[in-house]
Amino acid sequence: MKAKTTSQIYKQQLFMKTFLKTTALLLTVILLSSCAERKRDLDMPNLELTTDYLIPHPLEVTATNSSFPLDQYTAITTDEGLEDIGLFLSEKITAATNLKLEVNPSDMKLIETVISIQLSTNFENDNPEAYKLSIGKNEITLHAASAAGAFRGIQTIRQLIPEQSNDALEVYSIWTIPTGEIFDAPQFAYRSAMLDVARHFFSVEDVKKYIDVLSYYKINNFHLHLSDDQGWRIEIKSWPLLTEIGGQTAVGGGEGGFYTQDEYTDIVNYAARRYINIVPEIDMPGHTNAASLAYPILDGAGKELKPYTGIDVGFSTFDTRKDTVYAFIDDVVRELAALTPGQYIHIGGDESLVTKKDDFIYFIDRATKIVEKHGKKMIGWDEVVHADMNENATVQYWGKKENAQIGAKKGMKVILSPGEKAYLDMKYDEQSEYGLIWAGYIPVDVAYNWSPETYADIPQENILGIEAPLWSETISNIDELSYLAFPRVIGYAELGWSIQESRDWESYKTRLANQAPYLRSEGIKYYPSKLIDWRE
Ligand code: TNX
Repeated sequence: MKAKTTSQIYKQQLFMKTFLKTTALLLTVILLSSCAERKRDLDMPNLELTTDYLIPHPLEVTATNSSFPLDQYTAITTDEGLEDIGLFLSEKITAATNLKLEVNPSDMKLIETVISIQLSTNFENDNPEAYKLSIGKNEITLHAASAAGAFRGIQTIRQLIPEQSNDALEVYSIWTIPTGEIFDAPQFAYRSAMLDVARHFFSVEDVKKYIDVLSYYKINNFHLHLSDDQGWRIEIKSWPLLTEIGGQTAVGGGEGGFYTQDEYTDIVNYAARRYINIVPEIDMPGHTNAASLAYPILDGAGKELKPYTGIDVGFSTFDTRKDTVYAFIDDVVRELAALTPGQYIHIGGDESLVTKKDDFIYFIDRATKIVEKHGKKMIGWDEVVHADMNENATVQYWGKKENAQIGAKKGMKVILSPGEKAYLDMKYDEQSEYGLIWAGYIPVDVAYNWSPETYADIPQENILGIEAPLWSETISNIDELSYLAFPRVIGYAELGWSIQESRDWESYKTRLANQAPYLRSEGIKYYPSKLIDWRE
């Protein structure tokens, strides 16, 4: 055998060295991770499942005092048809923790804990949005009555994920979730927020941002106030001047804007992924200056038509006795109905102060029939109850309790938006930067401390739900919107979802304070009300 050259010996030594180093490293990794695993089993904390972080307050909560580790070894599995809800949850968990959880992975070898999202029909409660969350040490099971219920349930999961991972436990991060059971269902079917995009226009991006945060609090409808004296905001292909002329103005002389039908569809789809239904409103026969400016033939007020950039109400009206007006409404509702998968179209009907009473009633009757002809249900502001209404129509109570009561007597469903309690555009207090005061100041406690169940003295079965309108005379961008909407809209979400027995200001105060990290992480500049001891 030939003697080895120096260079050969050197190479051999180098190889051995590298080999040993790699093996040592590998061994350390194996050792550490097996230690880690053992450690994880032994050291998982006993956590108490409380409602401290949950809004809306769930129906039933039972703690079992251990914890579920959410970490890189967790996967999400779903029943067929719920994959997108799994993906949505995974995306939101990534945003909150940086973990990238696989959804329905083909290989479960490395998976140790599972979030399993399933459809289930055997609930004691037949509410379509009901869900049951069973959190064990290795598995979170979400049983839901429908996809919408599953979507509501994953919001509860998101709210239970702690802000901080428990790094002390592990060589990798674990977010510990307390074990237990939650059974939950909403008290009202309709839980909504409205945005006025007519007084000031809001971009598709701003609207999506608002919708996304609302979905975290289990809101399920979003009402877009698409037309008013100051602007027309939705493209109607058969009447193009509505947006070409009517879309170009806004309060204070701002530049205005409008949604193309594609953009509107984009909003509808974005909301649909969050199981939020869009309710479009064309406000008529008053609040119609922008439409009449575009097509003067519609006008019934008889004054010179000018772009309107002020904030007064009640000066405009359609000509309610002209057939062209109804041909126009037929076209608008037909196009809007085709873009709107939900069952409702809102026809406004408020503050038609220059429309004669008979003309108003005649108009609402005909407009309602047009909505029904296009396969939709009519919603109108509370003045519409004076027309020929029946149980297919819904009244939105904003001003007069008697109107809500008349509507209920006619069999109508009622949406509660009483101005002095539920108006997001009212100032919080004297210091408020934005907002109006015609319905009084609405601080965070006043916004929360009332009962939609009894407020209008109408039978429970007539109450469809609650909506918080945000009129935009004094706001024009997402930060100003956030200032007025947050935190109050979170309270309205709870009033719509949670039963009276589980609502309590002291408990709500703590739970609201605990929303601060989430709101900050979403870039929401909420009004930091002094009534709340906001969490750092
Ligand atoms: C009343 S509420 C209105 C709106 C205003 C709002 C301002 C309702 C149906 N009509 O036109 O924007 O007050 O708070």
